[in-house]
Amino acid sequence: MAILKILQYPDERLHIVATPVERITDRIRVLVENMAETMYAAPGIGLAATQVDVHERIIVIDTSETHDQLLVLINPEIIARSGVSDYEEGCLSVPGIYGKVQRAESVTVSALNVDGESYTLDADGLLAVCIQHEMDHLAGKVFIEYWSKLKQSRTLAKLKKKQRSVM
Ligand code: K1U
Ligand code: ZN
Repeated sequence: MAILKILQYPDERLHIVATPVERITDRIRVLVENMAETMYAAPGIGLAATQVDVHERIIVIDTSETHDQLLVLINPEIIARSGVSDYEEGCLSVPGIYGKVQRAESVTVSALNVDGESYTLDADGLLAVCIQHEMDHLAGKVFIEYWSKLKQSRTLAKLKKKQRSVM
């Protein structure tokens, strides 16, 4: 297994739209294992393939307190959404920045697991927020891009200052 490099905002590759996985091969299975290891090591509760510069529709998530409930979503699609939630989010590609985004409170998502079996999941709370956040990554969208242009430019300035101080 391996820890993968996570792209950091404003890397343009975070805006690439991911394409569907056509066949679940050994390459995909190894990628899923490495994404899970990268997410747990970060630590985070989710990771989209886009964030590790692979532009295919793959997400890993584990919102459990015990870190032993890995969810793998290949070619995920949201098939139903309801309610509104305003949750404080973070992102491994935008370290140190947290803020609210308005999203659906509950979602139903269909996806393939790593064995290529199709399943449907009803999610609410943090899991629903995380699924929507990761699916945005697959669509090339980063959570801060929901904010006003002013708040985005202040965030970018803060990130650049932080990046300069570690160089
Ligand atoms: O997509 C990502 O970068 C992962 C992101 C997922 C997420 C968090 C919160 C709301 C929506 C989506 C993270 O995992 S940020 C880190 C984080 O939330 C966390 C880290 C350690 C322990 C618990 C949470
Ligand atoms: Zn993120």
